[in-house]
Amino acid sequence: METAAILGGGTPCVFSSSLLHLPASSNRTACSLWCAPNKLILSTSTSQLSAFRSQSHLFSNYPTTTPPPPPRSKTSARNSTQTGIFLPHLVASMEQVEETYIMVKPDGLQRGLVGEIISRFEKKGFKLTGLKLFQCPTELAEEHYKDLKSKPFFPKLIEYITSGPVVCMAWEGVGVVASARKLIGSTDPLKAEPGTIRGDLAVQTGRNVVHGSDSPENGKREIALWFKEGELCEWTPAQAPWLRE
Ligand code: IDP
Ligand code: MG
Repeated sequence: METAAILGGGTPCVFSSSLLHLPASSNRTACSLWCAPNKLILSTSTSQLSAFRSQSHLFSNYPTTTPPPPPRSKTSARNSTQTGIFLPHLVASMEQVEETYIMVKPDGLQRGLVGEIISRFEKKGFKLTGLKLFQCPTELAEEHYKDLKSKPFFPKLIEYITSGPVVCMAWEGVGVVASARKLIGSTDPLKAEPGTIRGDLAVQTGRNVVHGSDSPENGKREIALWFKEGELCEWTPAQAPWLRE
């Protein structure tokens, strides 16, 4: 039995897939659960869940006259303070779904490693939600690496990142931030394990071919920094049911 607990506006909402009596044939990605203070709203696509007579029998206190909140754009969902959660599998523990900013640095692009690097994240099973080739201006590079401003290598780092186009990517998935860091390997490619991107494809810290966010918070911050409104794409990979039970 799959079970999830969601805290919304201080009101814990606990539910179980077995309570929902989802038919095996139902497309569970068609369901949205929204928790707001004192409210639990289940929004379903009736075409996918036509076996149900109505939404109200699922939860006796479902406010049938209150429409579910309108779909929100990815950006507004990120910025909103309202607690609203979309659950692709209804019961997946969504707290773990993260976003990370991955960037093929100019040396990676010049050396023809873009496909190889993208492929590592694709093969792992993460979801690409943003991708672009981009010439980074100095101010953006400085903002991105602002925590390293006091380091002696900072000027050379900015020169390196702005020396040619980079490939900007947003990836999404459960535990994607830490997992991407593992796939990328240590900052110093000579210390990076074989099998990692840096371990396999680079030799020097100052030419380590790829960037990956170091925390979920920085993942969100960096994606917001490098991508504009409308450049990210919400989609459901066909392979989703083959990646997570
Ligand atoms: P990370 O990329 O593994 O997160 P950070 O310490 O955040 O490593 O450093 C950011 C980037 O700054 C590195 O990927 C590398 O390109 C560059 N860098 C870090 N340390 C050095 C150094 O000692 N010499 C030159 N470049 C460095
Ligand atoms: Mg870093």
